[in-house]
Amino acid sequence: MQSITKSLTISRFCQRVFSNSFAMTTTAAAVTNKMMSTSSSATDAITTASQSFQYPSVRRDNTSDVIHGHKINDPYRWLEDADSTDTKQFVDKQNEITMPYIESCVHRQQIDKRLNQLWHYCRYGCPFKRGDNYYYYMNTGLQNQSILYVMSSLDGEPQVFLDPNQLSPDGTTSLGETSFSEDGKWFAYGLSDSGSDWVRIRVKNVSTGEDVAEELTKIKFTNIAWTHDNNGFFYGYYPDHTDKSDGTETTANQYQKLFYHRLNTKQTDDILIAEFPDEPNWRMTPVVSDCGKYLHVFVRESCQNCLWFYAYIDGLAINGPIKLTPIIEEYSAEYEYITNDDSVCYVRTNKLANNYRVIKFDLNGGTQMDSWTDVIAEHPDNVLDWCTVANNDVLIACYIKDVVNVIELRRLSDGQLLTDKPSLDLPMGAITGFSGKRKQSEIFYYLTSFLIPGVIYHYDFKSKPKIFKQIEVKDFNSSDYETKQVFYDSMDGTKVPMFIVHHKDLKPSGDNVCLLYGYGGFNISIQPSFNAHRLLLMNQLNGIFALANIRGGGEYGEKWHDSGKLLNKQNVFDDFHAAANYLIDNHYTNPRKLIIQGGSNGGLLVAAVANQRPDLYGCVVCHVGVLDMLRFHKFTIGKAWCSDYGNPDEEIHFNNVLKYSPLHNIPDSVDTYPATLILTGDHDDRVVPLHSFKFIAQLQHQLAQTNTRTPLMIRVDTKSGHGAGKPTTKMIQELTDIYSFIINALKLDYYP
Ligand code: X98
Repeated sequence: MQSITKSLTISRFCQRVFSNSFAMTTTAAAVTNKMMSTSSSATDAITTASQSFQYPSVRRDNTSDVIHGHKINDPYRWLEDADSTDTKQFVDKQNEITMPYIESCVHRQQIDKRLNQLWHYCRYGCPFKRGDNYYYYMNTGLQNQSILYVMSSLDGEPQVFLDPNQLSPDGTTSLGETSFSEDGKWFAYGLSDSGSDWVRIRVKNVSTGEDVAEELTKIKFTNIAWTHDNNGFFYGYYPDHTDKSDGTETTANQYQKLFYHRLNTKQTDDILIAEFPDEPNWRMTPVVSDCGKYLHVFVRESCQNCLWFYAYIDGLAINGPIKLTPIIEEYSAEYEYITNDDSVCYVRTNKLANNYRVIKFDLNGGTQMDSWTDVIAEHPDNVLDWCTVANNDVLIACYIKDVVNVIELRRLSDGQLLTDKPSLDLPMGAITGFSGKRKQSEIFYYLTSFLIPGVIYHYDFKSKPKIFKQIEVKDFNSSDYETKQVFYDSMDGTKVPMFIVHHKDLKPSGDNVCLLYGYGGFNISIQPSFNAHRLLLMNQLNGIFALANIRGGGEYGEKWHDSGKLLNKQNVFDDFHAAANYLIDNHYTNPRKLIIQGGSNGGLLVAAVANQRPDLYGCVVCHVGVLDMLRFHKFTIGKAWCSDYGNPDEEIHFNNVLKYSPLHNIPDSVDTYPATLILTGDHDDRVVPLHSFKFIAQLQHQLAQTNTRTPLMIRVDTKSGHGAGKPTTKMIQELTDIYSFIINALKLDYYP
């Protein structure tokens, strides 16, 4: 559903038994001993007749480090070199074990066919107006990438504006950041290949459809901000990056610089605007104000909190570095520019506001906190997720209330609710798309939920909001299913929300297969959304889907995040164990039928909880996980995650991550470890695949002898990255493989 978020103008990096009292935490010393005892240069071929699963023989080296006084063995350090012949052979050998196991599922073809049927429905994004045209993304269902269409009016004849499917035969080139010039005459668009975070920017002339000659490269972690003279744009760039930049390298991303590109010139002639040579990890987000007169530069070092600089650029000839004036000089909160009236800025912030608020201040009148005025005060319970302005002075405030969204219309100047406007009442769900600008007198917003594929609303600020488009999925009747939200007790008594979705005819018998999903980090809220593959889970496997909104996320503001990060990270795992306990105690499932799934930080989650409670889970599906918590900060953008994980170079954080690092906490000799499928992609340069390689090698080494009942496998995809921009064909192939693995491993029935 890449297309639906395209027109969301808000900048976010940015999108799921046993007793409650058990929490296994391994001491650092025990971990160190375990890693020492397994160190050997011998190979460990699994050949005994009693073994059901034969894993590749993988070399173990004597590599070790002494960190803060602990000897840490790292026998698979050699797998960190993605380009070595040995690593390539490792990947081939692992896939040669995994794929035949997956392909042996007798229902594989039926699953593939069913997923193709389920996916075959037309998906639209919110229309948005730029210049004189309307644009929208659309995917007929099975197209690898959504196509961008243009039309001259809302009921006009759409024409293809940009079809990413034409850019690569297998759909692995995807659209990333895009931006129209203020006059709508130019379209700058970022392309990413094979799922990598690296982007190359091209510019299209809207009226001719022709691209300009230049293509900008070495671009990552940036947006595109046009100056209002329509001559060019600001963007972030890594000119000092000397390694290859195709997404298979692991080198740290450092020394991003802010540049200005002038149309129809070479990238080598681009103008350096700002750099921080003493701060290798700072990354910049340029924002040109709604009036076009100011450049705002937000700077981040990690994934939490930012600095803020600005410059007055009206009439400025951009031909060299721009002097930036600081507004926020310490990393203590989040700040997001909403709009401005001359020098008065409206800002969404969580400074002294756990749930966020809107403030305003005058750039010329002192930007210190004592000169801020609250426009929307912090809500006691609901989180102000985003805010934007349309129809000149209408502040649109989107809240998260118990994980679903609520929208309010308020007056920009003082934040008062607009009583003369209708309320934008929504069915229970999440707003995942929005379009509208201050100068425009209409907005579109996209609502989705577990049982709502998508509804696009159109509001013109005159009458009432109307349904503009409803996304229909063939043979899907939402009234056949039910969703409930429960609030269960975690181990320390914290109430945690969880959604449970299943077919109405399902009677919880304690023996249903249940897929529990979670993320638990980085202030990211996992809200209800539609995904066609869950219909296969609910119908063909008679299964249940559960989403636990565990701590570490942003569902209840910064406090919720804080209580699941750094030294509190164990709360995230405890919340997840407690979700599993709830599902088991309430007869939805049992440990043998409980599948846990998570990706990225959620991959860390599911691997950590499997290590801590191998008896509680039947199957682990771990996508692109952060699994080596002692070395995550050394690769690509890993250093930025120290805001959630802490920096392992500091003793207190080293000792903390060592307690749960999946690679270092695999239990010894258990015979009940869950069936495990690790998934990664060769072009994942967000969470580099070496995490998954080292983890599966250690898992097989440690557990193959005792854990004979269940498969411990890895699927390494090619031309595949962290997830964004993944072509439909690959998504369906991956899901077919996951369901085939689950059916085989848990010996499930399939109901065609
Ligand atoms: C990141 O690592 C975010 C990385 N990231 C950025 C910025 N822009 C991005 C644009 C696209 C994709 C990723 C981006 O940091 C950025 C740009 C300018 C200024 C500041 C930031 N994230 C974490 C992640 O992916 C969590 C959420 C975002 N993780 C993977 C955490 C652990 C595993």
